[in-house]
Amino acid sequence: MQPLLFVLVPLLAAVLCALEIHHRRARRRLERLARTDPLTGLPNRRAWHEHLQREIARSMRYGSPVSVGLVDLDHFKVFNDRHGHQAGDRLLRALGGEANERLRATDLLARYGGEEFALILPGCPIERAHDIVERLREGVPADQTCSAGVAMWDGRETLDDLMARADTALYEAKRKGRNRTELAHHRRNGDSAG
Ligand code: GH3
Ligand code: MG
Ligand code: MG
Repeated sequence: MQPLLFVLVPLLAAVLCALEIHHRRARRRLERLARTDPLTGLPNRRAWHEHLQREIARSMRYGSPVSVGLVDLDHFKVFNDRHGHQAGDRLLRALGGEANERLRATDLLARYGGEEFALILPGCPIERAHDIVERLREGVPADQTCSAGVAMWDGRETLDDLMARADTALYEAKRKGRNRTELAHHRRNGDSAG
C-alpha cells in the first residue's frame, strides 16, 4: 500500500498543478478576449474605459493633462454600399493598423463602436491632441475621410461629461462639413452632460 502512495501522491499533485496552469491560461485568454475587438484586434470600448479611468487617476495625482479623441469615418455607409461590407471590414482593420503606427506608445486607440474609434492621449494638452488626431486622420486608407472631436479633461468633470464634450465636438465636425477635427468647449457652470 505505502509504495503505491509514494507513486500516486506526486502523480496527483502533478496533475493538479497542470490543471491549475491550464485554468490560469484559459482565464487570461478570456480576459484578453473580453477587452479586444475581434475585427480590428484593437482594445474595445470596455478596455478603453478602464484605461481612461486609470489615466484620469494619474492625471489627478500628478496634475498632467489627459485628452481624448473620438474619430468617426465619414459616409461609411456609402463606402459599404459601393464596395461591399467585406471591403468595409478591411478598411476598418487597415485604419486601426495605420493609426496605431502614427501614435506614441503611451497613447491608446480603441474601437469604440461600429465605425467609430476612440483615443486616450496622456500628457497631451488639447492643442497637441489636435495635432496628433490630425496626423492620424491623414492615414485613413482608401481615399476615405473621417471627422474627430477632441476634449481635454478639465480636472474635475466625470468621465461621462468628458466624453459628452468630445462627442459634441465630433458632432460639430460633422455638421461643419466633415473631414475635420473640432476642439471641445469648456463646460460653463450649470451645464450638464449631453
Ligand atoms: P457619417 O459621416 O454621418 O458618420 O455617416 P456614416 O455613413 O459613416 O454613418 P451612419 O451612422 O449613417 O452609418 C454607419 C455605417 O457604418 C453603417 C454601418 O453598416 C457601417 N458599419 C458599422 N460597423 C461596421 C463594421 O463592422 N463593418 C462594416 N463593413 N461596416 C460597419
Ligand atoms: Mg460615420
Ligand atoms: Mg458613427
